[in-house]
Amino acid sequence: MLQLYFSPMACSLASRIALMEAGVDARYHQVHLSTKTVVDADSDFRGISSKGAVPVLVLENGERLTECAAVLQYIADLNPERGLAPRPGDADRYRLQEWLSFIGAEIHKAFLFPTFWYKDDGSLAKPRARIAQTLSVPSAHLADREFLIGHSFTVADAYLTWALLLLRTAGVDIAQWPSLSAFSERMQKRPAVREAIATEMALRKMVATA
Ligand SMILES: N[C@@H](CCC(=O)N[C@@H](CS)C(=O)NCC(=O)O)C(=O)O
Repeated sequence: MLQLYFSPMACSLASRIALMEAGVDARYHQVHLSTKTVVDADSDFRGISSKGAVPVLVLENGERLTECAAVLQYIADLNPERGLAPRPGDADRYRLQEWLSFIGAEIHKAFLFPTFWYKDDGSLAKPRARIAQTLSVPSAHLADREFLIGHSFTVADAYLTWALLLLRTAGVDIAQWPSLSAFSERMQKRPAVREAIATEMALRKMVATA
């Protein structure tokens, strides 16, 4: 069985959503990112991945796959009938990669990562100033579309759904982009998305009160 190393409400949430949307079972291992500990094994997470970051997907053959963009596409390809990624060879596969790269580099790493991991010593001013310009891109794109690519849910939508949830937590009011707000609400109506978020929010509360 596949195994996913995750931290509640971290970017690995997108992988959990993808697994659930794909109807693929996995064993989930929670990681404390600040201590780099695997909770169920009480072991050093860096023994699983030297990057020390989630998601890590352990494949059936024991290989470990990291990086949201790679993990999400791998999960999508496990069950192509669900249409979570355009098939390889389809021109839209590059659109998927385009969005995964944009969300990963321009929203996740450029804004969310420093916001949650760095002390605000003034160094966050520039990422904060830039985020509105960045968000105007998916906002304009989604003005007349239900999904980022084509006419159905893909793993890029899962990744953006996570990013929008965290943007709220980071103090960015996404209500100023009505198409992003509407997208976020639409995605959260999907049973798999709702269940994935509920599962991780419950785990997060347990961590907060532990
Ligand atoms: N480039 C990686 C970034 C993964 C990442 O930054 N994960 C965060 C959680 S959202 C993390 O585990 N951070 C812990 C750390 O970097 O020390 C990817 O796309 O998967």
